[in-house]
Amino acid sequence: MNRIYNPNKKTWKQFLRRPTQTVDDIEAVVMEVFQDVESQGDGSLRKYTQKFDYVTLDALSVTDEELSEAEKNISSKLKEAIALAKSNIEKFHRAQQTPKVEVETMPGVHCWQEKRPIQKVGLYIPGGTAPLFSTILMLAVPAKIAGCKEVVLCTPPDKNGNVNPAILYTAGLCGVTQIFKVGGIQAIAAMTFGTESIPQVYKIFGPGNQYVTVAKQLATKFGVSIDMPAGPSELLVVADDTANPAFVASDLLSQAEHGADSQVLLISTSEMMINKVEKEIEIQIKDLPREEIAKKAVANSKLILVKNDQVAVELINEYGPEHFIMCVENEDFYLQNIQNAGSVFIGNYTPESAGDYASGTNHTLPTNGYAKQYSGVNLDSFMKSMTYQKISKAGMQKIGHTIELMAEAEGLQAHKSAVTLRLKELKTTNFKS
Ligand code: HSO
Ligand code: ZN
Repeated sequence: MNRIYNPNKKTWKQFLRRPTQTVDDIEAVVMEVFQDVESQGDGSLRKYTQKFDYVTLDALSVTDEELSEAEKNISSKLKEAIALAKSNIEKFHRAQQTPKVEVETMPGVHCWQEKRPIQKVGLYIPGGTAPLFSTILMLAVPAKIAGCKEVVLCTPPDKNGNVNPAILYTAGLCGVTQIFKVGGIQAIAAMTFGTESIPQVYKIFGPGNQYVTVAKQLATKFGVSIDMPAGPSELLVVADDTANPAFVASDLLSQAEHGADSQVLLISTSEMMINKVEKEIEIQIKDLPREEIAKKAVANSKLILVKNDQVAVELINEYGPEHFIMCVENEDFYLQNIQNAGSVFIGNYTPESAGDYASGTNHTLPTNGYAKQYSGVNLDSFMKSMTYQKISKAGMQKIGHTIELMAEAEGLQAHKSAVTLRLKELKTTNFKS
């Protein structure tokens, strides 16, 4: 693991830089698939499913029989766990509902703001080595609370044309409206343009590989919005001598096992803690079924020694981690000073896994330093705000002249007339406020 001791501030940006991903060659493929799906619809989806997932599908939609079959394959213990996680995620996201904001900005001028659900949303759940059914809870639960009408889910089939039963079970449980066995670029294209089977949506959510990430970005050029720009998962832990090195190591490894490109960082004011955590990583990594993946991520990870908490927090804010765990004596200092992080985990008994699965917070979070300007997925991600106003006759008499003056100064005569006509009418009808 790379050790960096008391780095000079001038070098921070450089060593905190995430490895750049080359997207140029990917973009051409993505564009081609988009054009094909747009013009050929379902036929194109079948063609790419054959090419990329090695299976020939008749029906793209998951049937009710498949859903009930999946349910039989999930143990009652796992069902209980999913139910508990779902309930906590519901509680936390339901509490994010806000009342309408209503203000009479001046007498007779009523303005208010209300939220409305995005009516059609698309969720993408990757296939691959880890079936992330927990991500369905993180996306479908808030979508339902928000009141989204259509919640479409796309996920790639395996070589036999099946989808992991835990994914199907969770999607059914969360009230996903339609599930499709389509993955990768073609799934994003399908939800962008709509095909005979797959409806077009207004916003696409969910993680994916580089191809999916580039495809989501391209979707935005066609008027579909996305949850956030994505990159490999990240964890930064700050630990002092009050931390438990075995716990810290397990957290770093839990992020490292996501992918060879995962980013894990440890910052500490104690060299002894750094040594202990590194030893623990070496011990624990050997027992992981995903050791090979974790090893690659750990090889890129960084152990950073800093002089004091102040330097540590500045560095963390510069990096803007997706997940930030603090195992330190002076929690208050970090809580007051942390500015850029997707989700914060506090104390020795708050592993990232808790937020990944079951505590209630959302695990779809900004990576790649986007925690500086993006929020993680939350209830508002599935809604939009609309503003309303109603102006009374008295209100128009109060505000009218201001509007006329401003419209005239901008040289927009019709804008001014819209007010002048009304003011004149109010005068002739001899309206008194
Ligand atoms: N840590 C991942 C989420 C996840 N972990 C899903 C386990 N399953 C990205 O935040
Ligand atoms: Zn995770």
